[in-house]
Amino acid sequence: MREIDITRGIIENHVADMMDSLRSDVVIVGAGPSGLVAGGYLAERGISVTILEKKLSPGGGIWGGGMGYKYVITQEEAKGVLDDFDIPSRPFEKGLYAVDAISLASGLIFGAARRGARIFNLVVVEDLVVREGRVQGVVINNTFVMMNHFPVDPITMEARAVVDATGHDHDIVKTFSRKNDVSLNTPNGKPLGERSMFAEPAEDAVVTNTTEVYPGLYVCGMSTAAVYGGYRMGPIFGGMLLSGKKLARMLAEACDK
Ligand code: 48F
Repeated sequence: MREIDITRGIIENHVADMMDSLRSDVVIVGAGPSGLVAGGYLAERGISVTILEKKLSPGGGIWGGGMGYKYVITQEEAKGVLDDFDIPSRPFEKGLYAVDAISLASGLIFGAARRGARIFNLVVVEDLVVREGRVQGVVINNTFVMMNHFPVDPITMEARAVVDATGHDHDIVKTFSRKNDVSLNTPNGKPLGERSMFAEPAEDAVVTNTTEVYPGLYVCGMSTAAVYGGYRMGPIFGGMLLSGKKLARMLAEACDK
């Protein structure tokens, strides 16, 4: 065994995955619950999916449960998603289930990966490729480059659809709206901003507002609240799971056309 064989194995395989991801049907920005669920269901349908995550660990806001207490809550309606991803849950009270946050995060990550979604960590999406009035790809850089503000140019990936699954930050829609003279599919053409906590309507709105916000650009999960003025809901995750599931259905139909 030679050390450079280990190195070659790493580089060749990473580059092969990157080459496969140069052109995807769908690029999902953010590996939180909504992005992972969407990516898993899309990959299961044979759609080529790349998920880009700027942190070291995919999983987004799941890991810490509520204030570091390691359980999250989901509703009956989302139980099917937990079952599809083989994630155990415990009935807690009528219509609600408690889910170990660590099982949820790791189950969704592995569930998406084993269905064929290519997940890259340590990749920041810093901008979009926009051509002829349509979002056509992402502009990416390495997290350490971005953290250190090094003057290193980014590279790109193409996609038929790009998803902002960046959570509260709605980083992609925010940047897109700031940098371009565009009108989003929102009441005033701009992101409306997230509102304070009101769990029940917040959960419904996350699913309702999972949609195409500009040609080729979609929102799911908590970024829908920031873009469409939804409430926050805290550590109840059914809306995130169902938003990812709805997005996968919408994009699968769009890709079939
Ligand atoms: O925030 P996050 O978990 O998104 P989500 O799927 O779920 C929200 C819940 O976790 C929670 C909640 C539920 O009740 O309110 O907040 O909407 O995951 C978003 C992921 O996107 C990554 C970020 O590191 C996180 O893991 N991310 C954010 N901006 C970028 C990014 C970017 N520009 N490039 C790559 N990844």
